[in-house]
Amino acid sequence: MEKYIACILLLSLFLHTSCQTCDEDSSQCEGDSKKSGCGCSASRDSSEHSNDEQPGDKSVKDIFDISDLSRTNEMLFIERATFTMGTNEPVFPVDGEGPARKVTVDSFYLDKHEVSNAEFQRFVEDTNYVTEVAAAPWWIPVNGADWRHPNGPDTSIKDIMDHPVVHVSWNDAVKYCEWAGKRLPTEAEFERTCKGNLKSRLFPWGNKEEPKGKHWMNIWHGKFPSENTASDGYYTTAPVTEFPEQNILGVKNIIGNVWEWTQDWWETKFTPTPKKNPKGPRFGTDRVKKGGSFMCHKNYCYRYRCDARSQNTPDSSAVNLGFRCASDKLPPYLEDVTEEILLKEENIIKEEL
Ligand SMILES: [Ca+2]
Ligand SMILES: [Ca+2]
Repeated sequence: MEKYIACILLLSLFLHTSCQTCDEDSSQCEGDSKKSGCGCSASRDSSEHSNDEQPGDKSVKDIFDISDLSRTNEMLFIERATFTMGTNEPVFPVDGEGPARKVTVDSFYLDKHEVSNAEFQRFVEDTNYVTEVAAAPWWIPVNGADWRHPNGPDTSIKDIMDHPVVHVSWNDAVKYCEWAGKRLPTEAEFERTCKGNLKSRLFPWGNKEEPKGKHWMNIWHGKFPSENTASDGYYTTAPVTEFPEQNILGVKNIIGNVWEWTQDWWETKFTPTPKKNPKGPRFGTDRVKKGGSFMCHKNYCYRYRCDARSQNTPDSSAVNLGFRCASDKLPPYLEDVTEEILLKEENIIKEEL
C-alpha cells in the first residue's frame, strides 16, 4: 500500500510539474513543445460527460455587477483592401509566417476590443452557457481554472471585469460570436486589420516596439521567465480598453494582451498566388491564433507581430488566450456605436511613429 501511495504521489508531482512548465507560457504548447502532452493541445471528449455533472458557469455566486462598466462590444468598419499577408523575412519560418503574398479582403466589421469578462458574462447570463473547460474541469491540467477563475479556483474576475475573457476554447468563442450576431474573424481579416494601411511592418503602428518610449501593447518586459518588470503597467492581462489605438483603423490590443482565436484551420505551407477572402484549409486539427500575449517576450516568444501566428486545438483554453468577433454586416443593435472609419489619403499614416 505504501508503495502504491508513493507511486500516486510521484505521478501527481510529475503531472503538476509538467503542466506548470506548460502554463508558464502556453505558447510552448503552441510551439515546440505543443505535442508534449501537458494538456494544452490534448483532445477532450466532452461527449462522455454531461454539463449537468459540473455546473461550473451556472453558479450565480460569481455573477458580478457590471452596470457601471461601459460596453466594449462596438465594431470597426474595415474597408476592402488588398494587402501583403505574411512576410519574406519570417522570424519563425516553421510557423508559416511566409511567404509574402497578395491577399484581398472584402469589407467587414471587427470588434474594436477583445471580448471582456463583462461582455462574456452577459452571454452566459443570457444563455446559461457552460464553457468547455467548466464543463470538463478534469481535463484541464490547471488547478480548476476556468473563465471565472482564471488562475485557479481561489481566484476571481470580480476586479477584472474589463479585462479579456480567457480560458475560452475556440468552440466557446464561436458560440459567443453567434450569440452576438457575429462570427470569428478569418486569419486574413485579422492580419489585414493588424497591418492597417502599412505594408510589411512588424507592428500595427510601425517597426519600433516602443515609439517615443511609450508602451503600445501589453507583453512581457524583463527577463523571461524569471523577471517580469511589468513596465507597461501589467503583469498579466490589461483592460481591453487600455493602451492607444494601435493603428489608423482604431483597433485596440490586436497585438499583445491575449492571443486571439481566428476562424481558420492551421497550416504552414502557402503559395504566393493572389487570393481573395482566404479562409484557410478545409480541414485540420488546430485553429490559428494571432497577436501574442502578455506572456510573450522578444527573446522567447516574439510572436506579438502582425505576421506571427500560432495554433491550438479548438477545445484548448489558456490563461493568455481570448478572442474578438467579426461580422459581414453590422448587427442592428450596434448601429449607434460603431465607428465608420473610411480610409482617405489624408488619414493614412505618413510615417512611422
Ligand atoms: Ca506586461
Ligand atoms: Ca490581443
